[in-house]
Amino acid sequence: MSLRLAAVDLGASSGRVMLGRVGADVLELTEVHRFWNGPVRVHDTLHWDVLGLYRETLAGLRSIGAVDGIGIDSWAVDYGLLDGEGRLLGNPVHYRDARTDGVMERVLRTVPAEDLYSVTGLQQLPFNTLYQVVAEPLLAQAKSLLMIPDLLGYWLTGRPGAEATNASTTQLYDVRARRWSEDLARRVGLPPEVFPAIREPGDVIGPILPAVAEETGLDPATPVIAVGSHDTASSVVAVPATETDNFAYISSGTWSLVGLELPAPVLTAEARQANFTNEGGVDGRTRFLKNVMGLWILQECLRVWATDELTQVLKEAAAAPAFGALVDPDDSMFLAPGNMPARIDEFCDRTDQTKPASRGAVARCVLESLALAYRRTVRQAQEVTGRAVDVVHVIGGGSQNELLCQLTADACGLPVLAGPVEASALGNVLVQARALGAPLPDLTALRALVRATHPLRRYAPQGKLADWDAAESRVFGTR
Ligand code: ADP
Ligand code: LRH
Repeated sequence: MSLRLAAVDLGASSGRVMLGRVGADVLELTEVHRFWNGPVRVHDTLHWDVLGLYRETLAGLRSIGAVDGIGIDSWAVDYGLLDGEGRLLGNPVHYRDARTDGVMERVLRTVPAEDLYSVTGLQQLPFNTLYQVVAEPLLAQAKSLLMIPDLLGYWLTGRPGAEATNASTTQLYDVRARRWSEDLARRVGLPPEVFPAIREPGDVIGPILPAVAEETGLDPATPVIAVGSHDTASSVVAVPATETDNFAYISSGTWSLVGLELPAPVLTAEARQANFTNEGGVDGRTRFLKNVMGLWILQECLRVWATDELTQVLKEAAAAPAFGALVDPDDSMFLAPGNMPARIDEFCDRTDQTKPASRGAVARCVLESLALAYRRTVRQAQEVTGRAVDVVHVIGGGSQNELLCQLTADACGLPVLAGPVEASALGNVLVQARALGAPLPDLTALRALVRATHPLRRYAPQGKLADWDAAESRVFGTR
């Protein structure tokens, strides 16, 4: 017997509604509906088109047929504000918007970084929800704050709440006590009442509203189920790690989330100084990781080159000479949307490197720079936690990038196991299936099912590690 489940998976570059079939030895995904997602600039502000995302979600649910449950996951940190009647105030702002410029520095003058880290365990990123909310002009009118998947869940069911894995990305969540930090909220001038009650992955949120049932044709008893609603939490559930506990993962999409799964947060000074995050995982695990800027840079290059021919660009990158220009992808100059090839040139000017002279050379520069950043992060994670890494799992859309997977294996000097591509949607349906009674007791069982049903591609490290050592010291020695 298998369950039919709807995964609504909203990535920063595309949203999808997937039909999952899950049973004791069955795990299948079918894409029902895929739609563009990304920043929408209105005058000076970058927004998300949140009503468009809801409309596309409903469109997907309309064509999916009867399901036993619906789960929603999305990118982290962003939110909508509601008034006392539950109406959306304003339009949610994109985390790449400039409204948080300088806010982190301002907050850190009154709340020391050590205090923030000891409570929340979060890496300092300028767009953490905390800094966004401090810059939020509508806060005074708000009665509640809902993270994006919780907002969509509220629209589907009428039931507000805050799913724990995504709450853990706000920098307003106490990572050890596993609840909102009211003390921290007060210290930065936020009314703690705006935060709804926490719910855990696997909790049933409630049935869809009658109007939603009418609009989608679904049974009004269809439950919406909390999953790891942070997309990265769902994707880490689907890391097919069955060979060793000593694995690192790279959840590779718009961002590359690079790190380890740990039983508990690591809140040491070393972890803070290395700027690792301790995000909440499914089943109480800790996602000890760092945000590496990811394929966003390449996405923006394609936009500037006015092409969607990624495969052709990757061919050109494979043919371009190795170890040309290299950049630090985590430099803040690459965060906002814009002309990435021009910014790469600017980085090269600043660091006395020859600028990449062709599309292929630019793409190669991005991919080698990402591979170097992965290597730094995997090494640092091992140093800070004292754990060894024997294999790197690459999951998400970027796991299809053969050149990047090979470069990652080469730079890290470790085997890479690539796949599954739709890791977030798989994690989403697996957690729903378990909540509905599927005989999949723990993460080990969930991962074994992914491994048994999804082919992986193995990349053995090639070339000389010394070449990567030299590349690393060239870029980081010249800044
Ligand atoms: P997100 O969830 O952040 O929207 P995805 O996991 O969907 O991201 O991954 C998107 C990325 O996957 C794209 O930026 C692209 O670089 C990469 N990708 C998608 N399809 C392919 C492909 N066929 N070959 C190589 N890379 C791909
Ligand atoms: C990836 C992701 C990542 C967050 C970022 C905002 O989609 O959720 O884990 O840091 O978006």
